[in-house]
Amino acid sequence: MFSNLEIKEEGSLTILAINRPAQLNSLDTEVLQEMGKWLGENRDQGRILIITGKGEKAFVAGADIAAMKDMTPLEAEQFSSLGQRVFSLLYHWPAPTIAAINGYALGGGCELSLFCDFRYMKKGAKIGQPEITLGIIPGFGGTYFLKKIIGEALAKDLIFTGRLLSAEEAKEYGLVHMILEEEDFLSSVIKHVKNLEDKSLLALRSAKNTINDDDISQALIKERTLFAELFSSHDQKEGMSAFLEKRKPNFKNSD
Ligand code: DAK
Repeated sequence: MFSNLEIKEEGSLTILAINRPAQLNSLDTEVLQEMGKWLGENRDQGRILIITGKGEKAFVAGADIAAMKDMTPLEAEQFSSLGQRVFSLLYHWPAPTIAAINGYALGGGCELSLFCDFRYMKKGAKIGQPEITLGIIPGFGGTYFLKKIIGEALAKDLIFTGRLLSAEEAKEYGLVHMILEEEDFLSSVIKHVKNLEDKSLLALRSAKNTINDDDISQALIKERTLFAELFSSHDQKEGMSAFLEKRKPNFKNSD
């Protein structure tokens, strides 16, 4: 159904792999349209989502340079707007999202990972925003998110120089959460992500929704409202009862 995506289910996890290994999984209009369609149609299922790239070499090596090269300003604007819509769907995905960075995560690929809640990086992979070397700047939210995640000084360093970080440097900068060995990388990611499987999806969704809110006064109101709403849920009652009864909770994982 999708020529540029491979989608697999693994228990309660969904694994979405970008499947253009010959172009290092770079993002062109067609890939972005397919991602947008899939994310839009499946968001109500609210499954934990792992994003990765097919092949050994790349997570996503950026926006497709060949496709962008001759774009008119109008086409660039349409491309940017499509990319932002897709990345925004990912940011607001109602369950945790994990970037399994299995190789180069450059430019739009780095940005794709920044829109995920967790970044697990394969030893030997590289990450960065080399757009400056192409005479452009990050266009899918990299300036905003890098600054937010690693701070202004390091964000400027990476964006101004375009230099790529090793997994070890990225971890030291707080850009990725964990480095995993090359062998069985995706299986190791899945193993770690399974820690989330027994949590209340409803509570995870509320936590994410609140953390994602940037405006502190709005965020506090939202936090208070969502916190209160959870008290009419089965999961809150079950979670608290289970704690008091010293047993494992049995969450419903639906609204
Ligand atoms: N786009 C298109 N094709 C790419 C590509 C890319 N980003 N990256 C690699 N490829 C293609 C190569 O052209 C090559 O194709 P063939 O020659 O085989 O046909 C194939 O993938 C293998 O790549 P290499 O031969 O180069 O492989 P190497 O191992 O030698 O090098 C590399 C790997 C990842 C270091 C190198 O490929 C590389 O530097 N790639 C480009 C990385 C990059 O610059 N990425 C950032 C792209 S710019 C905006 C919206 C969006 C954006 C900006 C603004 N607005 C609307 C404001 C986003 C921009 C970007 O992401």
